[in-house]
Amino acid sequence: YAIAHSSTLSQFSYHCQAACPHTHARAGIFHTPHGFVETPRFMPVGTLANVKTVTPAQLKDTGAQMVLANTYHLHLQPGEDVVKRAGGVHRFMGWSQPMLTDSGGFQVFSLSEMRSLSDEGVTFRSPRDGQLIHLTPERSIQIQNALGADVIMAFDECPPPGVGREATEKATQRTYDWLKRCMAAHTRSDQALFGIVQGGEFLDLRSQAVRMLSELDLPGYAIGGVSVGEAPDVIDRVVQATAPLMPHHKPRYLMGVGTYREMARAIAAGIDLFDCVIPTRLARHGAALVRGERWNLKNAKFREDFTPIDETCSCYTCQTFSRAYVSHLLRSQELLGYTLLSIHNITELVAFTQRIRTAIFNGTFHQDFAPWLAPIAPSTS
Ligand code: PRF
Ligand code: ZN
Repeated sequence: YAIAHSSTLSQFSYHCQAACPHTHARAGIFHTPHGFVETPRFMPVGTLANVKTVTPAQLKDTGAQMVLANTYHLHLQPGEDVVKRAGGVHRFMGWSQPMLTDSGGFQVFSLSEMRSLSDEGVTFRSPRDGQLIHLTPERSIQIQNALGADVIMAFDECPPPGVGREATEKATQRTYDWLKRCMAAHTRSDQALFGIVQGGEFLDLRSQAVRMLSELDLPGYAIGGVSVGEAPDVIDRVVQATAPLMPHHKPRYLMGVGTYREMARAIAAGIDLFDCVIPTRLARHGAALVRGERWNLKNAKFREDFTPIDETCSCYTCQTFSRAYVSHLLRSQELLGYTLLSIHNITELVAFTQRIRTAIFNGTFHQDFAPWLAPIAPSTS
């Protein structure tokens, strides 16, 4: 063996395989201890160590390569010690491919009654039993080290939109200070800690955050604080200005984004990974994702429609069942309806990112996805 450079010894690496000559889009491969992820790629969300209504075997067949779980939820139940004793989150849930855990900060802000927020961390009341829980950067990393996902996320502060520059600047600085504490607390070399760029709608705060985080030479970087209720053109402006500045030889992840339009545009800005609850949440509402559209399958017009949801889709649902059958299950609130539609919706969003990946290799992304990339009207608000 040649003497290897330390980054070569790492179990994580990102290689760019093809780049779009007209945009910042790139196709690449991200290696983890549980296998590789071909990017750009959509990751389904498995909040409580399961993607709702879908088994790991079904999930594998959707083309999903990496799945996300949540520190916040798994800490509340069943607790990270149980997951650790089960052999880690992969073994616990029966998924042997790459996994990522989010750090819990964002979920505390959005899901629980917050008690206090300080430089130390956050204190909140457990929605489960009312108990006070203290989460700090150190604690989040400890929990994520116990859960054992391949990628773990820094504990960040995601300010709501419209809080103004001063509050956003403070949250961005705090997120940076917390990242350094996360790095100091992180103990496992078989887990990659990703940093999160905050900065709200302020492009100079975003670029400053990228500069500061890049110096820390982490194995990957995410954009947070986007798609938290702001107008579409604000999302666009932030992602277009921030993603191209992020390190080129590391994976780039846009957190909590998973609509067709936002993904296509973010990929054009150089984003590689996405996650969103959209495919499974829509399925529970009876909505099918079909080639860029949303259809309500409970609509009466599908009652005797014996064609597949999407005749061009290769998923188990479309290969086996008709719109009429899935519509019947959904209208009867049969659990199988949610499973079949979730399988289709996840397959469709993964396939959308896979079609983009193929177009990047072919050099046709800019043309093939032009309708998704067209300029959007700025909001007046
Ligand atoms: N931070 C973390 N997780 C997140 C977000 C964030 O800003 C978002 C925002 N879209 C989704 N999930 N840690
Ligand atoms: Zn399908």
